[in-house]
Amino acid sequence: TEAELDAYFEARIAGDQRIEPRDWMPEGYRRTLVRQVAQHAHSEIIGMQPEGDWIASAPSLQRKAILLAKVQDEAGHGMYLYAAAETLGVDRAELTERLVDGRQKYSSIFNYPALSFADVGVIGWLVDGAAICNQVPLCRSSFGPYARAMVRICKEESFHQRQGYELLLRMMEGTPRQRAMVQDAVDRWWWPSLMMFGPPDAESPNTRQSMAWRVKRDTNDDLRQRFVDMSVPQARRLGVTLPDPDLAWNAERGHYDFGPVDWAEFKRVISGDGPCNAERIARRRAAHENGAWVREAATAYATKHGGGRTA
Ligand code: FAQ
Repeated sequence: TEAELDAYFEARIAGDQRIEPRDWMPEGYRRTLVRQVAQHAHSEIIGMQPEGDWIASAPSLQRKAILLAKVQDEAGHGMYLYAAAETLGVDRAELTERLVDGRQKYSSIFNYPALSFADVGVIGWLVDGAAICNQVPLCRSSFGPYARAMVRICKEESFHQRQGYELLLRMMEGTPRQRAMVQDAVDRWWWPSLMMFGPPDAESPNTRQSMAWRVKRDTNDDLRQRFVDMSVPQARRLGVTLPDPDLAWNAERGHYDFGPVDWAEFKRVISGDGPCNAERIARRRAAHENGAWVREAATAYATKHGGGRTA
């Protein structure tokens, strides 16, 4: 019976065992995973845009090669994650439709513009840094395909984070103008990076159930705190100031205190009204439409060669 299946499922979760695609799972579990994994996949794909704009204007061949590799990795992450979502019985084409129609979200962070080449470094340092902080625990997520995708993705994100930090270290050794570019980029990306972790726990509708199902292993606020704690010494080493006058070590808590996040801005951005939302979706939709002939050709080829199975 359903109750027995559910009890067996709960026992496996309690025993920290992985749930695999063919296993029985409650509909709510499937639904929340489709939501999270699809949103994560969409973020990787949309996330190619802010930095991708700089590939053609990278300041040297070496920087161009690094940036190309990073942006290609993001496409790969999107593909692994769509594949993980498909094991839950949804179709990648359908997920893409939901993204371009605005029915599914992607990370708020990619609705901000990358205004200078220093932004490439800051995206690597802070945005990939926040992504790693959030994703390392997800390597222990209860759903097997998602957890396994996270292992590989985290390794590549570490490279992304390091290339960003190294780029900033080099710029900080440069001219006053280069140092000012780095500080300006940090000022613009710091607060949006804190928003990547999602709303405060008290206002997060999904955290409790996702923690109980071990889809998520930490709460939004705990991960945000971990990110602040690791970023402060990195900022000091770099010689930049994080734009938060309330940032201070709290010996009693053993953590850095930080100022209030502008949650009104976060809500605006996730409801479609951030600085670049319209542009990001328009570009994704155009790429999807311009790629229609490739999908049609692949389908025709597969049909002709008998497999019948299409991309
Ligand atoms: N942006 O109840 P919760 C990357 C939504 S890293 C937009 O707390 P949950 C790498 C949330 O979906 C970025 N929406 O939700 C890279 C929910 O809405 P819904 C991607 C957000 O799921 C780096 C509502 O608010 N990483 O791409 C955001 O328990 C550089 C209520 O929130 C992941 O997706 C947000 N920031 O916790 C690529 C990580 N926060 O669906 C290129 C996996 C919340 O009910 C360049 N995901 N919402 O309509 C997660 O860990 C979780 O889903 C959270 C949200 C923590 C994001």
